Amino acid sequence: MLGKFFQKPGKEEGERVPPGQHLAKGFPVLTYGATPQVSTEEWEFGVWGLAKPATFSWSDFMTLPQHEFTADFHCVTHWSKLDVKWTGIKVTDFMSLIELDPKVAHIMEHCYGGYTTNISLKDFIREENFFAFKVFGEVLPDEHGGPMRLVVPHLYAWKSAKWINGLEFLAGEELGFWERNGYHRRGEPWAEERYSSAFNS
Ligand SMILES: Nc1nc2c(c(=O)[nH]1)N[C@H]1C(S)=C(S)[C@@H](COP(=O)(O)O)O[C@H]1N2
Ligand SMILES: [Mo]
Repeated sequence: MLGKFFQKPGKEEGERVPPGQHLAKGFPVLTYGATPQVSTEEWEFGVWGLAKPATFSWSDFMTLPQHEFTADFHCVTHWSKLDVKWTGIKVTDFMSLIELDPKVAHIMEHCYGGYTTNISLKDFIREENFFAFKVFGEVLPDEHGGPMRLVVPHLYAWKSAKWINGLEFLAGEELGFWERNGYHRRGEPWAEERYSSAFNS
């Protein structure tokens, strides 16, 4: 049964698949709860907390430079997909629009539908992170987080918030939805940071 959905990684690919992961066939969808349907006209993105509060529209995002990205995608439920092709906007380009309080060290990602996930400022502002609005050349489908999602390639994909609509800037770490439910605060796939240590002890 599993063979229908998973492939054993080949040699070179194998080196790119973190421990405990299998290659997925296709591009699975993993969503907790209902799939929000948000048009680009109604889509709005807010920043608040320890930042100058601001709201950005779809067209505000579209004035930022757009790039093609190729990134591996690792879900904590043991599937990985290599070389996902996205179109999007660099987190660092977006962050140049934001006035941050120097005390900021953590962020809560907020989404349409109420999903949240936490990330440190350091993990967030990496050059390879981006907001994606296309995948494999097509407009990002609702189920993959359209119209806009975050992609953080170096962490498990639960940090890559779909239907993202805001960032809350924090001095101290707070836990998001899966993190409050036993998943790791950081979620680095090469270190297999799957579950919080509180659940391991
Ligand atoms: N808003 C929101 N974002 C989310 C999720 C979710 O349930 N809601 N699931 C996360 C998880 S666990 C994974 S593996 C990826 C899956 O992305 P995909 O459905 O595009 O494959 O989205 C992440 N982002
Ligand atoms: Mo996941």
